[in-house]
Parts: sequence; structure tokens; C-alpha cells
Amino acid sequence: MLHSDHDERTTAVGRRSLLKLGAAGAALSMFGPSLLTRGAAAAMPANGEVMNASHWGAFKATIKDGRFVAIKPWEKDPHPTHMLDGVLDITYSPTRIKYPMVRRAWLEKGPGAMVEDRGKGDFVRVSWDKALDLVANEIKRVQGKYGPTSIFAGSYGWRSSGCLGHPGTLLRRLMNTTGGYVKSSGDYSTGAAQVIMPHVMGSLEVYEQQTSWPVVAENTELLVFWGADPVKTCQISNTVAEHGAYPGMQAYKAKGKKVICIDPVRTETAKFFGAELVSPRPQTDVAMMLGIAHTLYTEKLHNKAFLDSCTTGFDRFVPYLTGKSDGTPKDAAWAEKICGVPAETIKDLARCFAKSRTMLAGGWSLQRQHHGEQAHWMLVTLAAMLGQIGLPGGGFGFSYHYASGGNPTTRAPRVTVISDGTVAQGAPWLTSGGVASIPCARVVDMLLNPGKEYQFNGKTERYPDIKMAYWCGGNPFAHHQDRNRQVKAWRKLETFIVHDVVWTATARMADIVLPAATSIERNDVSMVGDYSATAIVAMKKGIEPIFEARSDYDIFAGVAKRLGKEREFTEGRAEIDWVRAIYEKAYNQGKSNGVPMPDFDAFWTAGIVEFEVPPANAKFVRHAKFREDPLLNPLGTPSGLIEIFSRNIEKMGYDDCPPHPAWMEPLERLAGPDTKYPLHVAASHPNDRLHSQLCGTKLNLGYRIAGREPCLMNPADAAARGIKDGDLVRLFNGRGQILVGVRISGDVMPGVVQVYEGGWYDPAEPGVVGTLCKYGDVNVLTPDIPSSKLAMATCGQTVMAEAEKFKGTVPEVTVFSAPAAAA
Ligand SMILES: Nc1nc2c(c(=O)[nH]1)N[C@H]1C(S)=C(S)[C@@H](COP(=O)(O)OP(=O)(O)OC[C@H]3O[C@@H](n4cnc5c(=O)[nH]c(N)nc54)[C@H](O)[C@@H]3O)O[C@H]1N2
Ligand SMILES: Nc1nc2c(c(=O)[nH]1)N[C@H]1C(S)=C(S)[C@@H](COP(=O)(O)OP(=O)(O)OC[C@H]3O[C@@H](n4cnc5c(=O)[nH]c(N)nc54)[C@H](O)[C@@H]3O)O[C@H]1N2
Ligand SMILES: [Mo]
Repeated sequence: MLHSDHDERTTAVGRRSLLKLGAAGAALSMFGPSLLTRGAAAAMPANGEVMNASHWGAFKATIKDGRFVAIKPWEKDPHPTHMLDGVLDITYSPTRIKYPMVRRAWLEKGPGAMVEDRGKGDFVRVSWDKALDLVANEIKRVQGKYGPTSIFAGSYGWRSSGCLGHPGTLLRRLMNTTGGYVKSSGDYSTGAAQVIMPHVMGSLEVYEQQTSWPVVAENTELLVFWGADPVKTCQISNTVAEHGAYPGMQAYKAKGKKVICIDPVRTETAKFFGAELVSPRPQTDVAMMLGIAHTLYTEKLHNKAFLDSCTTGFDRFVPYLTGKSDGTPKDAAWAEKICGVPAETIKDLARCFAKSRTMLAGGWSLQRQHHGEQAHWMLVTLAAMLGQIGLPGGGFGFSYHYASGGNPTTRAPRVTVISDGTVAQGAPWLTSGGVASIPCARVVDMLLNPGKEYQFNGKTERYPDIKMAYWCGGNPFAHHQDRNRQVKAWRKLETFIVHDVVWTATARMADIVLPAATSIERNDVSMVGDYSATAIVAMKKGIEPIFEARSDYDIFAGVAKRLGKEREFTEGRAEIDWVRAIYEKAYNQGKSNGVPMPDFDAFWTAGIVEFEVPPANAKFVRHAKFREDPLLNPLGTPSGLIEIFSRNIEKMGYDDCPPHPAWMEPLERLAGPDTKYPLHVAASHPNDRLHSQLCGTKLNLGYRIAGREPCLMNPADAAARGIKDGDLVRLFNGRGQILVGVRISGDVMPGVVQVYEGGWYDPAEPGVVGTLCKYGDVNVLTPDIPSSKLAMATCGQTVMAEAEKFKGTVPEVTVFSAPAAAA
């Protein structure tokens, strides 16, 4: 499998153990629920403290008279994030969905009625019984009428932490019992890198453990964050953040060693390290890397021995680099014209990289772009020329900025997400019906083009014809690109069903909206530390679900019952039985691996169990074994070596993904040849949210400007447009328009403005294509194009726009309160 399912993001070790656990899980479930007593788990205090956890970290919740009133981080968290306050605030937020709601036209006139009215908020409250009947009947109707590939249940999204309350997996578990659906592959995070890297490195690289921070602190002399901002992005993890990167970074900083940040913005990371900042024009990093590579080659600073023993295809790349093949040497002067960084600086970087023990820590914004595959391929090529891959503290790393990659791994057995019921997950008895899959970021293209043929990583595929979509734990009207194209595409759906905890734009676009419980309103269990596996934490229910909210598990169990599949879905287990079973799988694995753990009841009482790091793991050096003996320890590529030229990609013959890394013009860019709009919009990840999550909490009081999403703008760009700090500004391009509040700052380079992804979409006229977004959803401006035929990944960070002071009547932001009928 080349691209990992988003939900399976763990280290390579983690994925292997997940497969092993599949079989163990199947064996365990044969005993049935009768052997599993509820014991300590039943208790839920009206007053006191309970352990729980989130993407932002493990925490203790204070419960008073059945209400969640205070939150404090787990005492072992070395670097708690301020966002934890939002986790408390969202519980009682006015944005919470309180009751099951159905769009009036859908309810009264049937599926597909008045679809252009979606988003207008005309909902009718219904009982749970009625809502679950409607959902079950609609699944039956659509599958019966249109066949197994008419329901899209890809449901991409970041949901909450927890192995049981894993909404997308639960949805597919339900759908696997019924009769077919369409799912999706890959993710929005590393869509391009995770497809190209297996061709180049034979592994994903983006979701794998990094050379450990202690090794970096000890050996690295130059740490380069290339489009990476770990101080910002390591606040969260896919499971529960343990924040181990922070002491790692602190240790490096304490040694006073050098850091360079290559970024259009002076990031939190740059400030923390007091780093040297180099700011190429966004999306031109490949040109700059080529300029560095050219300098290395012509000044004979490249490591020929490493290239000979550990790579293949350098000889096919050199003619391109020198210009022998196309008449254009990719020298520093050539690179300067594209990326804007002076040729002398580019040459200095090359010399500096070559003379130091250099770690190139690449973030993911670079590949969330048109032709994004090239950036990571070229960064690997650069690291290969430097010849330090596999040496302590040298080479490259694509996950230092994510989930505290580099924090050493303990021996913990892993608690893993409930099975989705497919064969690969060890529960084949659940599966029925056909399943198709699309690359996740092509969802809108799929809706608009049923039956259309497309290319994907060497294969020819065809889009299914979708009549219904079911989303649970994701916010596509935040995460997807080109909102107006999406609004149009959604009209193709007869039915759209959503579970969420809050009234996101996605929930507002739904025909049936079901209120999900937050983590504090249900029981669950999770790993702490995606890579490090620092601990296993009990996520204990502290309060009853607010209003009529229910856990996703309960909701799906109710739907399954109506479809005659309750037994298959629940396997006879209640929530706490599952939590116990998930823990006990890990417990049994620990037992056979000599890692003792408390039994479930003791664990649940304690709230958390920690694990030790074996000394060898603290010294982990990525690719050390391969470097030592590439013949004995080959990579998973066809040649077993690092592929600077890929014959497999050559065979695909794609015009947008050549067989060696190359500079390719994106759709639009700063100073680009045919680019219409003058400002690049850096649509990066927010410092004070997780995507769209917590956008409707009091955290936004700390960052909103003129009541909107903040837009960082360089003083020169502001002056040229007569814009002052704090002004309300309209950002627009040919795809759409949004309001933002401007913060003028020299932290962002001229020509670039920064608007974070995840600001809630708040259309002035819901359902109307082209309408102004009143709050500042940057994905109104981004293009919905694939990175290339190879990866078909999102290009959420390829976007140009213009800014002007807003002159009209200022519209009120309405997205942070529930639709009238649902208040
Ligand atoms: N322009 C641009 N766009 C981007 C990006 C970018 O860099 N630039 N980044 C992309 C990336 S990397 C990602 S990962 C995506 C993120 O996109 P998403 O993962 O869709 O973003 P989230 O805001 O995390 O959405 C999760 C949703 O789940 C809901 N939720 C939380 N807990 C529960 C629960 O227990 N049950 C249910 N039913 N719902 C729950 C939340 O309220 C929220 O609405 O965005 C992508 N979009
Ligand atoms: N606080 C917080 N942390 C998060 C998330 C979140 O939403 N909030 N999301 C999590 C998720 S799902 C993911 S996928 C990761 C995302 O991790 P990344 O994709 O690495 O994060 P970004 O913030 O989008 O981009 C990182 C840096 O790249 C810079 N940058 C943007 N474009 C370019 C470019 O063309 N060239 C160069 N050199 N630099 C550029 C940005 O200014 C930013 O400083 O973060 C995770 N961590
Ligand atoms: Mo992501």
C-alpha cells in the first residue's frame, strides 16, 4: 500500500503492530462481551477530577455539579498549549449542535429538493427516533436505487482523539455492513509527498520516526527548517500530543548551534531559535534547491561516494542540472530570477550545508502546492548530494514539525482504532458490497464529473456517480479548496448527512444534522504521542452529553439497528466494553513482548500509564542501517536505493511529473509568468486552532482583527494600498472574495499575506456562488486543482489574490451562533 489512510498515521512500527493487532483483536472478540465486566469504568463523578485527552494534550477536567468547569494539562506535559482552554470552552459554546435537525425542504419534499437552498439554515428539529429512521432509510434507498458506489463515505477529517470515537472509521464500519460505498485515500496533509516518497525512498518518510532529538542536539551543526514551523505545529498530534519536540528543541537551542528557517514568514520557530531567515518567493523552493544543488556540483562539494553507493539516477539528473539537456543551467543566478533570493546567498547556503553536519527538516506546505511532489523529491536529492543521510544528525527529516517527530519511541504496545470492518483490519465478517476509492482531495471533481476517467499514480481510474455523502468528524467546507466550486458541486447530491459537535459550515450545508458528543461526554482511550508512544490515557466521561448530543458510536449503533446490522456493528459491546477491549488488546500484546501493564481496571483508575524509552531508541538515526550496508538493508524502491531518477515514474509518462525532480511552473505564483493577482496568500496552519476546530471558542478573541480572521501583511504592501493596521480588507481573486482584518507586520515578506486555513466559512448569501465570505475562510480563494497526475493531491497553498480596503456596509459575522431554528 503506497499511501497510508489518514487514520493510520503512525510510525512504520506502529502500522506493523496494527496489522498484528488485527488478528489479536479478532481472537479477543470471539469471547464476546460476557467475560468483560464493567468494574471501575462505570463510575462517573458529579464532582471531582477526571482524566481525558485531546489532540492538544492529555488533561484533567474538573467536574462540578455535573458540569465541566475547569481544565488543566497533564502534569507530565512538558509544554502544554494555550489552546487547551478552547477544549473547555467549546463544550458549552453557543455553536454546539443541540438536537437532530433536518433541512425543511428535504424533509417535506424529499431528497434532492431545493438543493441550492442548502446553507440557508431553514432546519426543522426532529426526534432521535425520527432522525435515525431517516438516515437508515436513506442509506437503503440510495444503495437500492443507485447501487454500491453511490454513497460517498470518505469523510476525511481530524475529529477528536480516541480509538473508539473515531467517527470516519465508525462510519465505514457501518457502511461495510450494509452494501457498498466510496471511500478516499491519502490526506490533505502530505498528499503529494506520501505518493512520491515511496518511489524515491521506498517509504512514506512523512509519517515516520525521525532521527531522535538527543542525536540532533548532540551532532547536528546546522538545523534547517524548510517551510516548517514546529513550535507552532507540534502543539497538536493525531492521537494525543505529548509535546516531546519542545524539550528536544530546547536542548538544541541550549547548545547555541545554528538554525536557518526558509520561510516567507518569520515564524514562531525562527523567533524561538533566533534563526537566520531566508525568504524565497513561495512555491519557488524547487528552483532555489536546484540553485544550491548546482553550486554543490560545480564546486565539487557533493558527496560522490554516497551518490554512488546509495542512490541511482544521479547521472540522469545531472544533464538537467547543468543545462546540458535543455540549454538552461540551473545555477544560482537562474534560481535567483525565480525565487528572488540573491545568487550569493544561494551559493553561501550550498557551502554552509556542505561544510556542516546539516539536517534538512522539511515541512509540508512545500508539497501542498501545484507540482508539490517535486519539492520533497528535490529536498531528498539535495540531502543525497550532501551525503549525510543515515549519519547522526545529518540528512533530511519530514516530520520534525509534526506530532513531535524525533521524540524517542518507548516500548509501549499501541492501543489502536476500532476496526472499520474490512479484511485488512482483521474483521472480514463485517464486509459486504463493493468499495471504490478516490484520492481524497478530488472529491469535488468527482461530484462534478461522474464517470470521468482520471490518472492516479500510474493507474487509470473512473469517478463513481455519487448521490449521497455522509460526513462525520471532518469539515469539508473548511478543508477543501475553491469553496464556490464546492458549493456548486454539492448541488449534485440528493442527500448530505453530517454529525458534528458544532455548527460548522459543513453542518449548515447538510440535509440531516446529528449532534455528536465531545470527548468529555463519552468514554474512550488513546495513545499519547504519535511517534513516541509515551503513554496510554483513559479518556473518561466526565459529564452527560449536553442537550441531546450522543456519541458517534451510539448514533451509528442506532442506524445499524434499523438496518438489521446491530450485532455486526456493535459485536454486542457497549461503549465501555469496547474501551476495555481496545486496552486489553494492547495489554495482551505487552504481555507477549515483555512490557508489563496494569490491568484495565487499575489503568482506568489511574487514568494514564507511561512507558520507558529503551536507550537504543534515544539514539535512533534514521536510515543508518541502509547507509551502513545498502545491499543488505535495501530501501523499498525498485532499485533498493534512493531514486533520483525513477523508471516507474518515467513509464507513467506524465507531463506534470517528470522522472527526476525538476522545476515546474505552478498555476500561479509571485512574479509568475502569467499570474494575474499580485499577492501570494500563505494559507498555512493556524497557531491558535486545529484547522477549523475551536474557531468558535473564546480563543478567537485573542486573534480576531476587525472581528475577522487576521491577515498578516507587509508594511510595503499595506502602504501601496492605503491599508492601515486593524483595517477591514477584502481579499479577492477570480475564484472568490473574503473579508479579513489586517495586521501590518515585517514578519511577513513583501508580496505575501498570511491567512490561516480553518477560518469558518460565513457566506453573506448562503448557497450563492461567488458570495462574500464575511469571516475569512481562505479556501474561498484557493484553486481546486491536483498537484499532478501522480499524486492528485491538494494545492491549498497555491494561491494569489489582491487586497483592498473594504468600503461597503460592514456585514455582521453570523457563523458563531446556531441557525435560528436550532438555537
Ligand atoms: N488552504 C488550505 N487548506 C487546507 C490546508 C492548508 O494548509 N491550506 N490544510 C489541510 C490539512 S493538512 C488538513 S489535515 C485539513 C483539515 O481538515 P479537517 O480535518 O476537516 O479539519 P477540522 O477542523 O479538524 O475538522 C474536524 C471536524 O470534526 C469535528 N469533530 C470533532 N470531534 C468530533 C466528534 O467526536 N464527532 C464528530 N462527529 N465530529 C467531531 C470538528 O468539530 C470539526 O468540524 O485541512 C486541509 N485544508
Ligand atoms: N497549531 C496547529 N498545529 C498543527 C495544525 C493546526 O491546524 N494547528 N495542523 C496539523 C496538521 S493536520 C498538519 S498536516 C501539519 C501541517 O504542517 P505544515 O504543512 O508544515 O504547516 P504549515 O503551517 O501549513 O506550513 C509550515 C510553514 O511553511 C511556510 N510556507 C508556506 N508556503 C511556503 C513555501 O512555498 N515555501 C516555504 N519555504 N515555506 C512556505 C509557512 O509560512 C509555515 O511557516 O500541522 C499540524 N499541526
Ligand atoms: Mo493535515
